[in-house]
Amino acid sequence: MKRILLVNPPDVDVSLFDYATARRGRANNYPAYGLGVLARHLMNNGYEVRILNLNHELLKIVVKPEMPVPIDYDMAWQFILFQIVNEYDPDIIGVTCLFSVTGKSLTAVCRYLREITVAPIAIGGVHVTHDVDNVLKDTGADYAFLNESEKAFIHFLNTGELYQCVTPQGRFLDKLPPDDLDIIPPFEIMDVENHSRYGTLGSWYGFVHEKTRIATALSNRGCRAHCSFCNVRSFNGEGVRQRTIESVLEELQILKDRGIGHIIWLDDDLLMREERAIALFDGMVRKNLNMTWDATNGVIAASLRDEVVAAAAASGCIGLSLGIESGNAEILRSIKKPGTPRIFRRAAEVLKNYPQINVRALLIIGFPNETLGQMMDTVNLCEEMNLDWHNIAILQPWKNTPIYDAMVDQGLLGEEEGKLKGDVSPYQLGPYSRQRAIEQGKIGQSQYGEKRGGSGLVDWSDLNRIPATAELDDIWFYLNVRLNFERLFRETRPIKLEQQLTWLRYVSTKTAPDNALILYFYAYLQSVVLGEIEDSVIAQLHLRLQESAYWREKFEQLGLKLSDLAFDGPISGLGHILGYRDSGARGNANLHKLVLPGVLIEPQIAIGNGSTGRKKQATQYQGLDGVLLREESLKIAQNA
Ligand code: B12
Ligand code: SF4
Repeated sequence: MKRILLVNPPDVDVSLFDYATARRGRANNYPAYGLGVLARHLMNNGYEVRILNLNHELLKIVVKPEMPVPIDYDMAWQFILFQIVNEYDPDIIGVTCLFSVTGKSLTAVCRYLREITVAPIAIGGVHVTHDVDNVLKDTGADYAFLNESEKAFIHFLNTGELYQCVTPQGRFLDKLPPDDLDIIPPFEIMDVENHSRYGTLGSWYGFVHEKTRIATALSNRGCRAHCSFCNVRSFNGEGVRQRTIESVLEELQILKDRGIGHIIWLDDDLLMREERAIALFDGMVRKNLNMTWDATNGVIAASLRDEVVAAAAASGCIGLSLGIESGNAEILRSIKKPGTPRIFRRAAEVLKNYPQINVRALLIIGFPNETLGQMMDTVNLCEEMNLDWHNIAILQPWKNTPIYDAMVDQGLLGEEEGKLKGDVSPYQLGPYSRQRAIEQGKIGQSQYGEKRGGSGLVDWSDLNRIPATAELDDIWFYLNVRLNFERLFRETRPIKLEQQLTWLRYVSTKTAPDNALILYFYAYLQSVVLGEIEDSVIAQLHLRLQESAYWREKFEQLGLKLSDLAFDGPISGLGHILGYRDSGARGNANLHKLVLPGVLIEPQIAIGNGSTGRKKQATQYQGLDGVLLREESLKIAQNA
């Protein structure tokens, strides 16, 4: 019998790894689901399999309190890999690579394997498929399997014949697509229940209790749409293929039995065939799974009908991302997004009835020839829709997508993949890591030749202007302040205020404790929801403003002052940046005497209004079991 070792490389290579973030438990740590699918097929065919999730094993070491900071990153994963290869002595090693951002890490792992074993190396996954020749050359692998290749891989192991595969010797491109999707990964060999102990998964990790175990599940493959910037169609092919509901429910039950309390759907198009989605969610209720779930990958707005959202909410949905990308009809058409501003508004109307679901808009700026006015259309639509948060990305043209090819044709792309002519980064960091890199001046020096965005203000005077790519960081900053932070001053719904407090508590302690803007608004929300601001938050904010010229400059631009959180005083600032009229001074908050900083829209909620207000908010909240918000609400109510 052949022994197969399947390896998931560290999420990023040493140059992008952030020790401090990882030690706070905030590095990505997903179960290697794709390898799990492969493993189950292999086991069904009589092979012996081990899965090594190097990212997970590495994070286990990094978060140990006794570990020196920083550890020798490369030596640590090499040691783990060496031990297992030595002990297991596999006949063949399969290495996966989902994201291009993991590409360098894949290369490092394959090259190290070459040094320590003669076992053949096969690679696969989205990144491998989309840049196969370069990846094969860089990694020195023996076989690069393309697309969904579980069947092709097993056929190769059984017969030696190659399908959907490129090797240094040739291309074997005939297809052997999978015919059985009702496959449940062998979670028992994946340590699935422990991933969320060492890192984070999905966008709503801050909303579940920190002891809740989180895992991923897949119910559909592919997507009905064909957005021009997306790799899904070129990887999974046309349309959507669905697992049977019974098989998905069985998978959830297994996860539940392993102690998982929250699920992140891996689907690209979770709501495809709305009646199926409803049947799946109803099945979760019938099975009494009592789990919460979120769809970190965007769902398609057209499917957000009331019956669908009602069933989702009843089955434990606490978070949905909504793929919007742009609020401009022309841009939406040009990128072939399945949605129009009218459809997005309609979805927002439905979602308003389910405030327990925290909804995030996925947005992109920097499409080819996108003007400032078109970006403003996005802002206006989002302000109208009033969703809970906006994940704004700068366009990242991935190889093997229509937008990539079009940008090459238009001369907008440089030689290297994703390198916009001398400007934006090919592989972006998360938004707050990126902001940190800008603050620390690292982006200007990065190996990718990124340019630091200007630190100045955006000139919005000519809305027909197509901004230079170097301006996109500043535009991102403006949009982020306007869509995510400024709107907090207008939020009055207790359940939403508590959700925002929970979210900012999480990002200000785990994701970006160095981000002064987040700290400032976290303090503001504490005052509104809890009636007081923790001294430690003020102290941290004070420290950040003292030590960071970047944040002092940003605060000055926005008219924000630390003193706003402590004294009465005149309001200034934020408004002139955000385009609002100055409504003059306000003050007289009790407790910490919080005065709202320079946003020029009156808050519609009393600040620091004492225990009655707190009790009221707590009892109004109808959360789901296991959701931190609810526990916090009860705690507040009890203390009040
Ligand atoms: C779920 C998902 C996520 C999840 C979690 C992913 C996870 N690690 O579990 C979250 C939401 C966190 C996420 C984040 C991001 N994602 Co994402 N994500 C996906 C999604 C929708 C599904 C992936 C999946 O689990 N598929 C199911 C499993 C079963 O498939 P699989 O892993 O590919 O494995 C199969 C085959 O590839 C093959 N295979 C895999 N390995 C091997 C190895 C061997 C040896 C063999 C033979 C075969 C083989 O066999 C398996 C069975 O068929 C894909 C889209 C897609 N359809 O692939 C995008 C996708 C991978 N994501 C993408 C992007 C861009 C991102 C982000 C950069 C977005 C952002 N701007 O932040 C981040 C990056 C996160 C990071 N590392 O920093 C892009 C990647 C493009 C690229 N070239 O890098 C994709 C393709 C979507 C798109 N828009 O184009 N993502
Ligand atoms: S809707 Fe999402 S998954 Fe589907 S093609 Fe568009 S971006 Fe890709």
